[in-house]
Amino acid sequence: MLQLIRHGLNGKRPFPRMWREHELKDRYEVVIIGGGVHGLAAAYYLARDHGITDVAVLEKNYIGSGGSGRNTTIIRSNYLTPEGVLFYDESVKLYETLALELNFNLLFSQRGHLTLAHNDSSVRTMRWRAEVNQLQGVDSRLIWPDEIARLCPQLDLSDHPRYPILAALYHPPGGVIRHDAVVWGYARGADLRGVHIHQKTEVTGIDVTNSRVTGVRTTRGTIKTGVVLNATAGWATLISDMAGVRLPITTHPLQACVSESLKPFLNVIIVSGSLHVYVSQSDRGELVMGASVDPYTSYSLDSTLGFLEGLSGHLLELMPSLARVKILRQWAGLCDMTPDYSPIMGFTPVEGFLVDVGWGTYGFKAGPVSGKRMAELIATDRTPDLLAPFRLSRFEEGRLVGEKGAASVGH
Ligand code: PYC
Repeated sequence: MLQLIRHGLNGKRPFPRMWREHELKDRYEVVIIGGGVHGLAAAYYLARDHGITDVAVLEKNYIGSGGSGRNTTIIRSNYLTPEGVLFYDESVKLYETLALELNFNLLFSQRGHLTLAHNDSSVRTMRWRAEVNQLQGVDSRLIWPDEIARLCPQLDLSDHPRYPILAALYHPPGGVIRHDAVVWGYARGADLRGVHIHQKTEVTGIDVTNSRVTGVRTTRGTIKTGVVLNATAGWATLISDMAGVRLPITTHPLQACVSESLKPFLNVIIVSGSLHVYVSQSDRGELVMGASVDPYTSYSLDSTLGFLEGLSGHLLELMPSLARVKILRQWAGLCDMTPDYSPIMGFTPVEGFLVDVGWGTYGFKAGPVSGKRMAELIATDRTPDLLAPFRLSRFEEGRLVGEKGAASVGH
């Protein structure tokens, strides 16, 4: 600590920069728009797995300033559709070895994830999810109040609440991870392999000639390239519009907050879709909490008192003992919602313009798998099996992947 303060004051850097600054070249083989976990992971795997290092990641703000730094850090694969379960399961597996892979402590804690059911129809949905999960080899099962009480004695399991807890979907591999560290680890890994990360570089246009992408215009100059990946969240439609690709996405704010630090007492993640609340306890002791998406489309990152009031009411139904806990801070992020609540990954009608978008409230947990598989798609020009169900053309083919039933967040 003293060493840090001394070096902070004398301006000398005892540690190498984790990623460097570069002049913007006028040509790159691949340009990735969006310096969040998806864009950085795609750059990292392009370099590591396919030897493609002539890559620029463009970020209009600082890396991780969008959804990657604004989520509630939950990792899980207990989805509803077989396509979703298989996809997120690969992400959980990549997260399990990521700290080793990136040589960076990501504080991944697989402490177990409980989705509560408060009525017969949600018990049915949890049973359905458990069966789909088990068929895909994912550890997930329905449990009843006696086991819920052992895992989380703080919950009010009596029959007094307006929405009594009848059962839960229990997913032991579910966990939380230090989200900033994931971004920094991928950025360092990509930088070490030769990728250029350009912060404060905003995309202002995308050049398309004869339905083929030819370049990207930015606030720092124009880049010629034959491959552009839109890996943005919140701005996915605006960026795709620049290439003339329309996406079936609406953007909603999602708010979250943390409490003051408390002694460790909550060692599972609790989610109630019906009560619109999810909560975990961070390593610093703060309760990390969120509710439903704001019920209007907007690009606003404002925090509201209405959100805090609603969240607190619902949280206290679950854990009345938290009544005197103070809220420390709150923030908002943007969620790009698709009609079926599944993402859109892959090719578009514009040759060379690819998308990794439409993540709704699921984006952060998918960063490693989408980065790895989008890199494979770029390198081989073929859609990996895991990504095929999430192609853009599914909307005109009528082959939706309905994932709303697996949302932790109310919609
Ligand atoms: O899908 O686990 C989830 C989640 C939690 C908060 C936002 N999404």
